[in-house]
Amino acid sequence: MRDLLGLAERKKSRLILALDFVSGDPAVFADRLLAALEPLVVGVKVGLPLALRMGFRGVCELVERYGSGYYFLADFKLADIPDVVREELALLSEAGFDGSIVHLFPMGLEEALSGVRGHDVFGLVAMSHAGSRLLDEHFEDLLRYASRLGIRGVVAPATKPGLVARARAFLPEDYLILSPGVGAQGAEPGSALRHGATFEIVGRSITASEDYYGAAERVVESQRRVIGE
Ligand code: FNU
Repeated sequence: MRDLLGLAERKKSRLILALDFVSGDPAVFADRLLAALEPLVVGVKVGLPLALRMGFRGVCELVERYGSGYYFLADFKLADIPDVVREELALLSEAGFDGSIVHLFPMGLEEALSGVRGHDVFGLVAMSHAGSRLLDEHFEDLLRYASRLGIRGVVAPATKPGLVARARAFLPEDYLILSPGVGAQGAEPGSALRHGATFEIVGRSITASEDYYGAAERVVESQRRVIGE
Protein backbone atom coordinates (compact mmCIF):
# COMPACT_ATOMS: atom_id res chain seq x y z
CA MET A 1 0.00 0.00 0.00
CA ARG A 2 1.28 3.45 -0.91
CA ASP A 3 2.03 5.97 1.80
CA LEU A 4 -0.34 8.92 1.33
CA LEU A 5 1.37 11.32 3.73
CA GLY A 6 4.83 10.32 2.49
CA LEU A 7 3.83 11.14 -1.09
CA ALA A 8 2.35 14.46 0.08
CA GLU A 9 5.59 15.39 1.82
CA ARG A 10 7.67 14.45 -1.20
CA LYS A 11 5.51 16.40 -3.67
CA LYS A 12 4.78 19.29 -1.29
CA SER A 13 1.18 19.01 -2.38
CA ARG A 14 -2.18 18.22 -0.80
CA LEU A 15 -3.98 17.63 -4.08
CA ILE A 16 -6.13 14.60 -4.81
CA LEU A 17 -7.36 14.57 -8.40
CA ALA A 18 -10.95 13.44 -8.98
CA LEU A 19 -11.40 11.56 -12.22
CA ASP A 20 -15.07 11.38 -13.23
CA PHE A 21 -15.61 13.22 -16.48
CA VAL A 22 -13.49 12.52 -19.52
CA SER A 23 -13.32 13.86 -23.02
CA GLY A 24 -12.65 11.47 -25.86
CA ASP A 25 -11.38 7.96 -25.21
CA PRO A 26 -11.37 7.51 -21.41
CA ALA A 27 -8.19 5.42 -21.29
CA VAL A 28 -6.28 7.90 -23.47
CA PHE A 29 -7.61 10.84 -21.47
CA ALA A 30 -6.70 9.33 -18.10
CA ASP A 31 -3.32 8.26 -19.39
CA ARG A 32 -2.49 11.76 -20.64
CA LEU A 33 -3.45 13.38 -17.33
CA LEU A 34 -1.71 10.90 -15.07
CA ALA A 35 1.48 10.87 -17.14
CA ALA A 36 1.71 14.67 -16.88
CA LEU A 37 0.46 15.43 -13.37
CA GLU A 38 2.60 13.15 -11.23
CA PRO A 39 4.83 15.94 -9.85
CA LEU A 40 1.78 17.83 -8.54
CA VAL A 41 -0.89 15.31 -7.65
CA VAL A 42 -0.64 13.04 -4.61
CA GLY A 43 -3.71 10.88 -5.05
CA VAL A 44 -6.07 9.88 -7.81
CA LYS A 45 -9.70 9.42 -6.86
CA VAL A 46 -11.51 7.19 -9.32
CA GLY A 47 -15.23 7.88 -9.57
CA LEU A 48 -17.97 5.60 -10.83
CA PRO A 49 -18.50 7.59 -14.08
CA LEU A 50 -14.89 6.89 -15.09
CA ALA A 51 -15.14 3.23 -14.10
CA LEU A 52 -18.36 2.82 -16.10
CA ARG A 53 -16.75 4.39 -19.15
CA MET A 54 -13.45 2.53 -18.93
CA GLY A 55 -14.70 -0.74 -17.55
CA PHE A 56 -13.28 -2.08 -14.32
CA ARG A 57 -10.44 -3.87 -16.09
CA GLY A 58 -9.38 -0.55 -17.62
CA VAL A 59 -9.37 1.05 -14.17
CA CYS A 60 -7.23 -1.79 -12.79
CA GLU A 61 -4.74 -1.29 -15.62
CA LEU A 62 -4.55 2.41 -14.78
CA VAL A 63 -3.90 1.63 -11.12
CA GLU A 64 -1.19 -0.83 -12.11
CA ARG A 65 0.47 1.51 -14.60
CA TYR A 66 0.57 4.57 -12.33
CA GLY A 67 0.64 2.89 -8.93
CA SER A 68 4.24 3.82 -8.21
CA GLY A 69 3.56 7.55 -8.30
CA TYR A 70 0.07 8.02 -6.90
CA TYR A 71 -2.14 6.92 -4.04
CA PHE A 72 -5.29 5.42 -5.60
CA LEU A 73 -8.62 6.07 -3.92
CA ALA A 74 -11.86 4.38 -4.99
CA ASP A 75 -14.86 6.69 -4.67
CA PHE A 76 -17.80 4.36 -5.15
CA LYS A 77 -19.44 5.63 -1.94
CA LEU A 78 -20.13 2.17 -0.63
CA ALA A 79 -23.38 1.90 1.32
CA ASP A 80 -24.63 -1.62 1.90
CA ILE A 81 -25.04 -4.34 4.49
CA PRO A 82 -21.77 -5.03 6.33
CA ASP A 83 -21.04 -8.38 4.65
CA VAL A 84 -21.31 -6.80 1.21
CA VAL A 85 -19.23 -3.76 2.18
CA ARG A 86 -16.54 -6.10 3.52
CA GLU A 87 -16.44 -7.97 0.21
CA GLU A 88 -16.40 -4.73 -1.81
CA LEU A 89 -13.45 -3.43 0.20
CA ALA A 90 -11.57 -6.71 -0.14
CA LEU A 91 -12.04 -6.66 -3.92
CA LEU A 92 -11.05 -3.00 -4.27
CA SER A 93 -7.94 -3.67 -2.22
CA GLU A 94 -7.14 -6.70 -4.39
CA ALA A 95 -7.58 -4.48 -7.47
CA GLY A 96 -4.75 -2.27 -6.20
CA PHE A 97 -6.67 0.59 -4.59
CA ASP A 98 -5.08 2.03 -1.45
CA GLY A 99 -8.31 3.34 0.01
CA SER A 100 -12.07 3.64 -0.41
CA ILE A 101 -14.78 6.12 0.44
CA VAL A 102 -17.76 4.65 2.28
CA HIS A 103 -21.05 6.03 3.53
CA LEU A 104 -21.39 5.69 7.27
CA PHE A 105 -25.17 6.02 7.53
CA PRO A 106 -25.81 2.26 7.17
CA MET A 107 -24.05 1.97 10.59
CA GLY A 108 -23.20 -1.42 12.05
CA LEU A 109 -19.99 -1.43 10.00
CA GLU A 110 -17.50 -2.02 12.85
CA GLU A 111 -16.57 -5.57 11.94
CA ALA A 112 -16.75 -5.07 8.19
CA LEU A 113 -14.31 -2.17 8.36
CA SER A 114 -11.92 -3.59 10.92
CA GLY A 115 -11.48 -6.76 8.88
CA VAL A 116 -9.83 -4.96 5.96
CA ARG A 117 -6.05 -5.06 6.02
CA GLY A 118 -3.83 -2.78 4.00
CA HIS A 119 -6.67 -0.67 2.68
CA ASP A 120 -7.71 2.73 4.07
CA VAL A 121 -11.32 3.60 4.73
CA PHE A 122 -12.66 7.17 4.59
CA GLY A 123 -16.17 7.78 5.90
CA LEU A 124 -18.49 10.47 4.54
CA VAL A 125 -19.71 12.82 7.27
CA ALA A 126 -21.38 15.49 5.10
CA MET A 127 -21.64 16.30 1.40
CA SER A 128 -20.57 19.32 -0.60
CA HIS A 129 -23.76 20.16 -2.51
CA ALA A 130 -26.39 22.54 -1.16
CA GLY A 131 -29.21 20.01 -0.90
CA SER A 132 -27.56 17.38 1.32
CA ARG A 133 -29.79 18.24 4.28
CA LEU A 134 -30.46 14.76 5.65
CA LEU A 135 -26.79 13.80 5.79
CA ASP A 136 -25.62 17.19 7.05
CA GLU A 137 -28.22 17.17 9.84
CA HIS A 138 -26.55 14.04 11.17
CA PHE A 139 -23.04 15.42 10.80
CA GLU A 140 -22.23 15.29 14.53
CA ASP A 141 -23.60 11.76 14.81
CA LEU A 142 -21.59 10.62 11.80
CA LEU A 143 -18.45 12.26 13.18
CA ARG A 144 -18.85 10.48 16.51
CA TYR A 145 -19.41 7.22 14.67
CA ALA A 146 -16.38 7.79 12.42
CA SER A 147 -14.16 8.50 15.39
CA ARG A 148 -15.20 5.22 17.06
CA LEU A 149 -14.58 3.12 13.95
CA GLY A 150 -10.81 3.45 13.88
CA ILE A 151 -10.72 4.30 10.17
CA ARG A 152 -8.13 6.38 8.28
CA GLY A 153 -10.26 9.49 8.02
CA VAL A 154 -13.34 11.24 6.74
CA VAL A 155 -14.59 13.14 3.72
CA ALA A 156 -15.92 16.60 4.66
CA PRO A 157 -16.96 19.37 2.23
CA ALA A 158 -14.74 22.32 1.36
CA THR A 159 -17.93 24.19 0.42
CA LYS A 160 -18.97 24.10 4.10
CA PRO A 161 -15.74 25.13 5.83
CA GLY A 162 -17.40 25.31 9.24
CA LEU A 163 -17.98 21.56 9.05
CA VAL A 164 -14.35 20.91 8.11
CA ALA A 165 -13.23 22.93 11.15
CA ARG A 166 -15.65 21.04 13.42
CA ALA A 167 -14.47 17.71 12.06
CA ARG A 168 -10.84 18.69 12.70
CA ALA A 169 -11.60 19.81 16.24
CA PHE A 170 -13.56 16.67 17.05
CA LEU A 171 -11.69 13.81 15.37
CA PRO A 172 -8.59 12.06 16.70
CA GLU A 173 -5.43 13.82 15.52
CA ASP A 174 -4.30 11.00 13.25
CA TYR A 175 -7.57 11.04 11.25
CA LEU A 176 -7.15 12.55 7.79
CA ILE A 177 -9.78 14.88 6.34
CA LEU A 178 -10.32 14.84 2.57
CA SER A 179 -12.27 17.84 1.26
CA PRO A 180 -14.06 17.90 -2.10
CA GLY A 181 -15.77 20.98 -3.52
CA VAL A 182 -12.69 23.00 -4.48
CA GLY A 183 -12.84 24.62 -7.92
CA ALA A 184 -15.97 23.70 -9.88
CA GLN A 185 -18.17 23.71 -6.76
CA GLY A 186 -16.89 27.07 -5.62
CA ALA A 187 -14.41 26.64 -2.76
CA GLU A 188 -11.02 28.31 -3.24
CA PRO A 189 -7.90 26.14 -3.40
CA GLY A 190 -6.23 26.10 0.00
CA SER A 191 -9.39 27.14 1.85
CA ALA A 192 -10.23 23.68 3.20
CA LEU A 193 -6.62 23.19 4.32
CA ARG A 194 -6.88 26.45 6.23
CA HIS A 195 -9.88 25.00 8.08
CA GLY A 196 -8.10 21.80 9.01
CA ALA A 197 -8.42 19.48 6.01
CA THR A 198 -5.42 17.30 5.17
CA PHE A 199 -6.14 17.03 1.44
CA GLU A 200 -8.28 18.82 -1.13
CA ILE A 201 -10.07 16.82 -3.79
CA VAL A 202 -10.26 18.66 -7.12
CA GLY A 203 -11.85 17.38 -10.30
CA ARG A 204 -13.32 19.40 -13.14
CA SER A 205 -11.44 22.66 -12.61
CA ILE A 206 -8.36 20.62 -13.59
CA THR A 207 -9.69 17.80 -15.76
CA ALA A 208 -11.89 20.06 -17.92
CA SER A 209 -9.18 22.68 -18.38
CA GLU A 210 -7.25 22.86 -21.65
CA ASP A 211 -4.21 23.69 -19.55
CA TYR A 212 -4.68 21.01 -16.91
CA TYR A 213 -1.07 21.19 -15.77
CA GLY A 214 -1.34 24.94 -15.19
CA ALA A 215 -4.66 24.49 -13.38
CA ALA A 216 -3.16 21.85 -11.07
CA GLU A 217 -0.10 24.03 -10.51
CA ARG A 218 -2.27 26.95 -9.40
CA VAL A 219 -4.09 24.72 -6.90
CA VAL A 220 -0.84 23.40 -5.46
CA GLU A 221 0.69 26.89 -5.28
CA SER A 222 -2.31 28.08 -3.24
CA GLN A 223 -2.00 25.04 -1.01
CA ARG A 224 1.72 25.66 -0.45
CA ARG A 225 0.95 29.17 0.77
CA VAL A 226 -1.30 27.63 3.44
CA ILE A 227 0.94 24.75 4.50
CA GLY A 228 4.02 26.98 4.40
CA GLU A 229 6.07 25.13 1.82
P1 FNU B 1 -15.28 18.42 -8.84
N1 FNU B 1 -17.39 14.40 -3.92
C1 FNU B 1 -18.00 15.64 -3.88
N2 FNU B 1 -18.74 15.98 -2.78
O1 FNU B 1 -17.91 16.44 -4.81
N3 FNU B 1 -16.89 12.35 -2.87
C2 FNU B 1 -18.91 15.16 -1.72
O2 FNU B 1 -19.56 15.54 -0.76
C3 FNU B 1 -18.29 13.90 -1.76
C4 FNU B 1 -17.51 13.52 -2.86
C5 FNU B 1 -16.58 13.99 -5.07
O3 FNU B 1 -16.54 19.05 -8.35
C6 FNU B 1 -17.35 13.94 -6.38
O4 FNU B 1 -17.86 12.66 -6.57
F1 FNU B 1 -18.41 13.08 -0.73
O5 FNU B 1 -15.25 18.18 -10.30
C7 FNU B 1 -16.27 14.30 -7.38
O6 FNU B 1 -15.55 13.14 -7.74
O7 FNU B 1 -14.05 19.12 -8.32
C8 FNU B 1 -15.31 15.19 -6.62
O8 FNU B 1 -15.51 14.92 -5.25
C9 FNU B 1 -15.48 16.66 -6.88
O9 FNU B 1 -15.24 16.94 -8.22
